[in-house]
Amino acid sequence: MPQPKRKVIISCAVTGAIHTPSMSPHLPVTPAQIIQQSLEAAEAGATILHLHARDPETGRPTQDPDAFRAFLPQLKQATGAVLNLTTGGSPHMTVEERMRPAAELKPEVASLNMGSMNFGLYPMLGRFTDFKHDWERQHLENSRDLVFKNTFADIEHILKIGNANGTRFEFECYDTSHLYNLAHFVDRGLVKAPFLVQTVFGLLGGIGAHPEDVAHMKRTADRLFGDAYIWSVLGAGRNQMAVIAQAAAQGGNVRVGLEDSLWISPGKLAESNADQVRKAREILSGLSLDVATPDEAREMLGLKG
Ligand code: KMH
Ligand code: ZN
Repeated sequence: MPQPKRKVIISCAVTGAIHTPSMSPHLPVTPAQIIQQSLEAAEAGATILHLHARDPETGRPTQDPDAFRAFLPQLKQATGAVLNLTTGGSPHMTVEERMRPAAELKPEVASLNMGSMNFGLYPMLGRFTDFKHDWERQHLENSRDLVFKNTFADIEHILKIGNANGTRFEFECYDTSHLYNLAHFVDRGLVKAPFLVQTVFGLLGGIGAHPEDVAHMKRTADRLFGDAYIWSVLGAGRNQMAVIAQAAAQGGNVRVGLEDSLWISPGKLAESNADQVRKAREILSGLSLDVATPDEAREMLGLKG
């Protein structure tokens, strides 16, 4: 009997909090830009939109729930894509600040970062030198001495808020220890199957993006979670497409978007998030894989809809 074809969830992380506006004219910053690029990405096949907000004047990341309210209703109205709000915000923010949009706006999905870590943005200082705003240079320079704080108490607090609101999570795991942290919360009954594990590769401070790193994260997650989890990957910067290709070939789901990489090919900036979604689709199609619709993803992940 022919097996039903596996459907792959494409997440698109539209703007994030790592890259700054001077790095690319295509990075969406204002609510209108975030709406336009999100809708184009969904149209191109993105199943889940992972969303951050920015101050429209300076482009600086903000977790003010009103900044999310400036684009969420329009997105809800215009697309069926699953909307996923960050609780990572920017690693420069406090956890209290970071969790406000998810706590107040009760999305279907929110991200949850599974451990504290160094967050090395400063290597970008070598590549990008011309900044329109002072905060951009400081954002990179300060990352030499930056700990992205996600203690067990922080994680538990966000988990309990999400569980009370019917919000499910994109569990961001930047290293094997984060998978073990997640297993701890599964053991305590605070995380229930099926859950989405977003393994993150190639960020300085986390695991690398070598094929062995990808294989090792998958092996470890398989051993810890069996079939209770849905695996997705993202590769930072130049690793983006190689990492998704490897994972897609091994049963994984994929994340792209200008949060994770500004590029579409070596030395060429992506002109939009949709560009990267289209490229991910080409890779999937080359592997004879179909993309999951938002409703299929809701079913796979047990979302409230
Ligand atoms: N920026 C990423 C590598 C979050 O928003 O919670 C992971 C992320 C964090 O998307
Ligand atoms: Zn994010």
